[in-house]
Amino acid sequence: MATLKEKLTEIIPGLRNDVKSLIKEHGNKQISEVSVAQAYGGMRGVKGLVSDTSLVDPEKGLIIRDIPVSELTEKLPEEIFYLLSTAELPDADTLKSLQNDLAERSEVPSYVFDVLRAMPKDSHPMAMLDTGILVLERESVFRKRYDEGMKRDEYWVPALEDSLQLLAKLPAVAAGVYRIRFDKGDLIDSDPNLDWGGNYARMLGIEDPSGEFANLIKLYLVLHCDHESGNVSAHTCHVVGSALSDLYYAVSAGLNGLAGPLHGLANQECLKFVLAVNEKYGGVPTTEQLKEFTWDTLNSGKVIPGYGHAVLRKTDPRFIAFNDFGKRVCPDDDVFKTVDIMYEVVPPILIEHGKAKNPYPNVDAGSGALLYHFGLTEFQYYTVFFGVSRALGMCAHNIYNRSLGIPITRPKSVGTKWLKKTVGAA
Ligand code: CMX
Repeated sequence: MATLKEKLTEIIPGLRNDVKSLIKEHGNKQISEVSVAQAYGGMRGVKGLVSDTSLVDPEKGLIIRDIPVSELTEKLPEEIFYLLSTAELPDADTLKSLQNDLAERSEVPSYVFDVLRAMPKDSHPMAMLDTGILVLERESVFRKRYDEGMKRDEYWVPALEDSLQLLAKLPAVAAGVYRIRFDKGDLIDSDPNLDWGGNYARMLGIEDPSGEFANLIKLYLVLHCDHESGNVSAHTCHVVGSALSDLYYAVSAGLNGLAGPLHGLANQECLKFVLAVNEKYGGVPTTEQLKEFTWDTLNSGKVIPGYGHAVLRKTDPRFIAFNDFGKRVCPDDDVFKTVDIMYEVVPPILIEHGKAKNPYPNVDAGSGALLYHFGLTEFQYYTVFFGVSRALGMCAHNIYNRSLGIPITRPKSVGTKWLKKTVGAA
């Protein structure tokens, strides 16, 4: 058995040597070019970032440390955090020690909930989550050690400490957001005998006699954990962390990006879409009705939430994992059935519409229907689950970046006049 810290202590010197000699021997070689369209177009396809925790294959989807996410759906989120951070899955003893460590660090200072309670009643749950994380910043060990004068090759140690502290507390903060924002009564204590995701499910207070709600939350936390480093939330977290702003600042900033409707908020938008369909047609729509609704949405200039992706070009395996879960647990649920029919109806329409490069569903298309089935109907909250999960990847990236001494991010900007001159435009 090796604790996460022991394992990282063992592998970081090799990683540093590897990257150092790669840069020394091949540092001047080109790996990408940038076109004018890419400079204006969100840098899509430009290879200018490194992600060793996970990669997204356009055809196969998320690959975590060389393992396709479809092969990891039975794992616990904390096992995935160990995998993201070290490239290995923990053995049973290592997992237990990580779980104990998280449980010991899980108590949330009461000032966090005082701040959340003081927020306006109509605050968005993501604004509350990100505020809760930011308020916790006073606990940062990284910042304290930096103030005292820490050597650069030690940065990863307090980055790991901050990661464990934040991840340990995040389920209780997120569950607190749910209970405070939606008037669910007192906060619910964590149970030290439960795993990380099981505890989060418990603290939400949703009735769960079958245990399937907890299974859904664990699956949710595994599937959303990371998606290489160029997506808005991971990239924002990376950029903020590169200024040596500590992990709390970086994760809170990254999750502010997740709160956008083109990114993590799409899961909320998706359920809104499905419920609007059900309301308009008095339940599960026919194929013809859904076609009509989809075209009306597109013709009014809106996107179909949960469909399309900047990198993926096939159905997201994370959508398939949720769909399989729904087929097993709630095949007759109207909301789930509507999501399932959308999977048949929407892609051919998006192909005919001719704009989206990927007409297939992404992770956000089906997750909300399952939460809704279990009675978690406040869909404004759904992106918070995404955020808690994505923090796993953000923490792993942060530890990695601080262990390699990755410098501050600062790409060069050019002006339209310069571009015109450079490409010979009139
Ligand atoms: N519905 C309608 N139009 C769509 C579309 C969709 N689902 N997906 C893409 N398009 C349109 C784009 O708006 C764009 O239109 P314009 O040329 O008029 O600007 C065109 O198709 C080309 O876009 P693209 O290159 O295929 O997609 P992008 O890489 O620019 O954007 C994404 C990717 C996800 C923002 C986009 O597909 C989208 O808006 N999808 C709906 C929102 C969504 O589900 N987001 C969640 C993604 C996963 C996540 O991050 O959580």
